[in-house]
Amino acid sequence: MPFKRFSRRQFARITGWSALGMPVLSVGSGLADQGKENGLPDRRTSGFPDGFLWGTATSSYQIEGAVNKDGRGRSIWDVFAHTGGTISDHSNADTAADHFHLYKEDVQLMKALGAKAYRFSIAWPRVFPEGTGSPNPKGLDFYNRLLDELSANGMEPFATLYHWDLPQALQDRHGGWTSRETSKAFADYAAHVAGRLGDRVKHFFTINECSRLVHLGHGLGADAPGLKLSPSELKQVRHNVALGHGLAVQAIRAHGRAGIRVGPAENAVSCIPAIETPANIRAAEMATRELNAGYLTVMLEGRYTDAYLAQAGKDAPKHTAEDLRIISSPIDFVGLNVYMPDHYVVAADNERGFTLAPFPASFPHMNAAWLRPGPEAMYWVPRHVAKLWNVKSIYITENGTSGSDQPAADGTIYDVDRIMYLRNYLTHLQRATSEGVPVLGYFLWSLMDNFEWSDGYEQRFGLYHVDFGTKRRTPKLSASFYRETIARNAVA
Ligand code: PNW
Repeated sequence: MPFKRFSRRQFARITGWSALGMPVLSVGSGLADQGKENGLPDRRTSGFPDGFLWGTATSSYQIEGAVNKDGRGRSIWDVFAHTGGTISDHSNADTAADHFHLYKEDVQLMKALGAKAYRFSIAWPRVFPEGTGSPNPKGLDFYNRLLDELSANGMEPFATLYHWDLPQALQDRHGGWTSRETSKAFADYAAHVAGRLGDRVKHFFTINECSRLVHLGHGLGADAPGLKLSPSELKQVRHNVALGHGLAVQAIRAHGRAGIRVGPAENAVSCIPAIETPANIRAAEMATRELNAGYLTVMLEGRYTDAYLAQAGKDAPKHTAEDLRIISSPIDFVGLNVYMPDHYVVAADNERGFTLAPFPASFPHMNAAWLRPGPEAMYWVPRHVAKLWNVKSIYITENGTSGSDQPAADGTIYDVDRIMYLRNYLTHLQRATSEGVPVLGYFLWSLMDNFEWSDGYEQRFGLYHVDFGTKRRTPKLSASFYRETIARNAVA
């Protein structure tokens, strides 16, 4: 077994806690008392609401490996990653972090953080290798084992049904999301999973990041299935994906138990008031509604905005009134993946009522060139969503950053860049909850390093470092930061 369970001693060493095995809570409150004595703010009065849910997130293709186990079919990501020139380090996720075999140890990693919830995704091609038809009898075995292990360790499961690993068979037969046959197949798969796992999974996310799978997968061709469609085809894909979400919401309600809760996990286009004036805040709200027209806006309003349809013109997606009713089926919560500001917004006297400020070349970025830190996104995105659509329950379904994560001479990965990023985002999340924005929980991306899509293994997002040769997991300093934050229920 390559995995070595890290000990409390290792945690104590990297946090500098002297007493081995010191209970976490007493460490947390001890520091808070110390803070008071030192004249620092008492974080106990600036913490998160009681019962705030702390968790970590992963997705199936990025960590599981075992792509040929128990009758799993191929996904579009297997095919894409095995196509030359698609992945920057020429890797694939055939074994990834081998979570399929190491899940028990991985549940212990979550537990060591003090996390109480885990967001994972189910691989559709494990369940329906051909996308539709007869389910694979062994298709849910792995998830049954995982759910038992989570339950035995007091971890609440949050399951994502689609985190981009579409069965290749659906791509071959129907052109994947270019056809509404795929939207319907998704609902059948969702019904099957909700029926089988709904006794233990109370929270389902339908689709992870509709916008990224539409744009990167079907517009830019940078993600599977690697298509570069025309504007009209792309808008149809966007509509079919939204339709798939709505059909799945209905299927989960029809086949899951009473009380099952369901919503999307979307990376809303984030619009930040450049300066916090009432006019800019209003402009940022209008921008949020327009720039998410094909995603959250249609899901929550049941219509495409006038500006979206006008701008699309003849390229507008073909749809019926019934489609819009399905897409806007009532949901129980909105999941939001928040990584960065997409736009800083200034109020303007123009038709739209806002200007999107261009990003100056000097704007900083994290290790990944695309990841511009703007921690205030963690305040504004949930606030806009709650305000615009009167949403009462929000989960932050992803937030985190990659880093270079090189071990220091003493072997520790002092990822203080990740800690800086997280501390600032969580401070803005605390601002949101303290003002009554209804965020119920936070899932940090990611529990461990994984296959970062077209960046292969070159971008590491984990709290735990993974040696992809030996599959050994090692906590980074940020794991201690997160553990301390969870223990205090306040930003550490
Ligand atoms: C998410 N952006 O992707 C995905 O849900 C994860 O699977 C992925 O590993 C993680 O974030 C890190 O990339 C995103 O440009 C990619 O704003 C890009 C953006 C947001 C999310």
